Amino acid sequence: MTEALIVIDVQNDFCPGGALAVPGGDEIVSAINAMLPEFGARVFTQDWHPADHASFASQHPGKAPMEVIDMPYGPQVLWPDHCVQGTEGASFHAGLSVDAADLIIRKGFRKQIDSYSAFFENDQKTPTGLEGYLRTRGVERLKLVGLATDFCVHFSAVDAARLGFEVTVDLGACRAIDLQGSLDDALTSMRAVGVKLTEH
Ligand code: VGL
Ligand code: ZN
Repeated sequence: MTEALIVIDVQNDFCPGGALAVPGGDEIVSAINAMLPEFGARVFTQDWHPADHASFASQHPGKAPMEVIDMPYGPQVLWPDHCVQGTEGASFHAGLSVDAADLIIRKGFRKQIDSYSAFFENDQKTPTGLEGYLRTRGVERLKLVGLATDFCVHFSAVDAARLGFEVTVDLGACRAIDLQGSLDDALTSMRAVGVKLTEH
């Protein structure tokens, strides 16, 4: 049985100095590099937004980053502009062993819809194609690492568990944004669907 390492959004904008910096976001890079050779499949995700993406507060006059608005698919946190396609902020952290990736999956490229999960966009029905890729490669077990624990890692892990994969999140190789208790909420909802949480 093939186990895949899914490396979520280890991009400059989520690291210190970036537009949506996650505290300690860069600290996980060497641990992830060390894990890569242990896996039969290696998938990296890349948050990849057009400059006028609807998840950006800049697109909503009078709104500030971290405010929540209603989108047709539900509540949406408004973010600072980040991971704009082709920019340095959207590039992977320079220390990450990107050459080890079998597949790089980009998400959040549709202007009107955000995509936290590596499997489905935030409407919870538009697929990214990752499920088919993993199944056709015979992958049944996933380990998730990366940024941010409470957003893209969380939603990817919950979707993967619901799709029937055996999922572990290695919290030692993740870092969180932690907006108003979002980390605790994420840990609770991951546990509730059977995601295993480890520290290394
Ligand atoms: C993410 C907020 C907005 C993430 C992406 O990678 O967790 N968070 N876009
Ligand atoms: Zn984003």
